[in-house]
Parts: sequence; C-alpha cells; structure tokens
Amino acid sequence: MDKPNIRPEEYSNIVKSVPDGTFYRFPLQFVHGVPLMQPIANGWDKVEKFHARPDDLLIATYPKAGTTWTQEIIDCIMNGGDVEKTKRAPTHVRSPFLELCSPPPVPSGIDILEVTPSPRLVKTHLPYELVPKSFWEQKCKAIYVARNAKDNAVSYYYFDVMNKTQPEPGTWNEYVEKYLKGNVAWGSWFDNVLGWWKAKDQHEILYMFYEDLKENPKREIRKLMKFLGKELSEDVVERIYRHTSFQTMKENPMANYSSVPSNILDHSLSPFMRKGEVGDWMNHFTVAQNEMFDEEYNRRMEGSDLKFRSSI
Ligand code: PPS
Repeated sequence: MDKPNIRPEEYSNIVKSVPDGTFYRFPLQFVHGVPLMQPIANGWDKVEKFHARPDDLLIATYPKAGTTWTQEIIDCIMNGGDVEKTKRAPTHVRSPFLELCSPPPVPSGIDILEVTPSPRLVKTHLPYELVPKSFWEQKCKAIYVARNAKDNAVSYYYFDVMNKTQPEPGTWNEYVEKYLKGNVAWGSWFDNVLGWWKAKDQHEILYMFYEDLKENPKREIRKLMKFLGKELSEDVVERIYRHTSFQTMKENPMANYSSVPSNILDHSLSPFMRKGEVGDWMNHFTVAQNEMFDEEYNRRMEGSDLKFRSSI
C-alpha cells in the first residue's frame, strides 16, 4: 500500500470515516513466536525495516503498564513543562505507536512517524527481541515501564473488554489463564518484562516501575528528566506532576483516548482511564486464581533479580 499522504492531525478524521466493519476483533497471528493482532502481523515487514533516528526516544511497555502516563510526562518534559503545548494533539498522534497497523486507509504507526518531526516519542509494546534493530544501531535512548503482573492483568482484561480490535477476553477466569500462558496480544508479560530487564544494561535503557510512579511521581519525573538530560525548576516539576495526575489525565481529551471512535475503544464498556491504582487485583482475584497465579509466577520468575511490588 502506498503511504497515505496525511498529516498527523488528520488521523482521527480518517479513522472516523472508514466504513463499518473495517475494525473488528482481529485474530492473533504469530510473528517470531509472539502473538500480535493480524493487521500488525501483515504489516510486519515495514516494522522490522523501520529507520530510527538517533534522537528518537522509545517508550516501551507491556500493554497496560503505564504507557500513556509516561508518554504524557515525557511530552511535558520535552516541552519544558509547557503543558498547553501537550494539548496540541491526542497521545497516539504526539507519540505514535510504532507497530500499530490497521486496514487501509487508516495510517499505520509508521505512516504517522514518518511525518512526525524530531525528536520523536515512539511508543511500542514489542518484546525487546522484536524491536527494530535500527533503534540500537542509532544508539537511541529507551524508557521501559513495567507494572506488577496482577494489576497488569486486571487492567488488560478491562482493556480487552473495551478495545474492540483485540480478541474477546472471555470471562475473568478464562482471561487469567490466557494471560498466564501469554495467549494475549503481544504475548507473555513474563517474556516482555524479563527480556527488557536483561537488555537494560546493553543500551541506554531506563527501566521504571508503575508502582514507583504511583508512590512518588515527582521523584520519577526527576528521574526521567535526568535520563533525558533536561533541567527544569521545581515549579515546573510541580506543574508536570499536577498535569499528569490520574484525575487530570482522565479529564484531558488529549490524554484519555476519548478522541478514538467507539467502534475501536468503547469507553462505555470500561473507560481507558479506569482506576489507576496499585493493588486493584485484590478486588478481582479469587483465592484459587491467586494461588494458581503465584505458582506460575514463581516458576517463571525464579532466579531473576527483577522484583515487583503488588501493593504499596
Ligand atoms: S496502553 O493501552 O497499553 O497504552 O495502556 P497504558 O497507558 O499502558 O495503561 C493504562 C493503565 O494506566 C493507568 N493510568 C494511570 N494511572 C495512574 N496515573 C495516571 N496518570 C495514569 N494514566 C494512565 C490507566 O488507568 C490504566 O490502568 P487501570 O488499572 O486499568 O486503571
């Protein structure tokens, strides 16, 4: 397909204008052993060959680990704390989603990236092994955010309910099993967090945790500033902190995904900005599910020095 000649601002209008049936719950298809939504698998060639620029910043996560929050904080930092500038476009336009691919004429993440001026904030959920090599050849910086497996599962379950392009989640009980086996889009949480943990010492990768962001957002904002080489005053840190609080982002149409049409993200089923808490898993896991989860968790994480907090 020829690259659509679009400006990022036009993205939402194109998405809104596509005929009924363009979007549906796409099946998963394996790419190098990782299940991805079929349109992503179909567009994989372009992802693999993606040309990163040296000043691209990669924001990588397993889905639902705090991507959007981190994207918003980083966009604030890159704009020197001018939060009005962050309202120029929705998250997915300001910080395009590398591998995202939809049926034509909807532009892919790469189509949007190609018309995005540098420095680009590139979002990905890819496991480390699948990240296009050019990011490392160009010595790009990357920020990885990880979230404890149980809250991550709950958040992903509700997202799969409301995201009408991902496979049906089924019941919560069915979902827990699928998630543990990695039978969800982007595959296994274990593979994703462990792969990036191992990679973090080979490149300029800052490995962060959702729980740390919740516990002390300003400390984590400062950590991000340092990694990005940006010095900002404490007043600016305070402004970024307030602009990126859960409640403010929930009410911000440029940060809450409300601009995506409901045939893709149906917020009436579950809002994208759902709860934003650490420990919500306790409201969902039965004792039996928790035991099963812990058993598999201990097996998969054995020997790793990567530790998570499931409560703070
Ligand atoms: S996605 O679709 O993968 O990009 O989703 P992602 O942004 O990674 O994760 C969405 C979850 O992050 C929560 N969130 C926040 N929590 C606290 N503070 C802020 N500012 C914030 N912004 C987003 C969001 O509510 C989702 O978590 P749950 O647990 O479902 O509420």
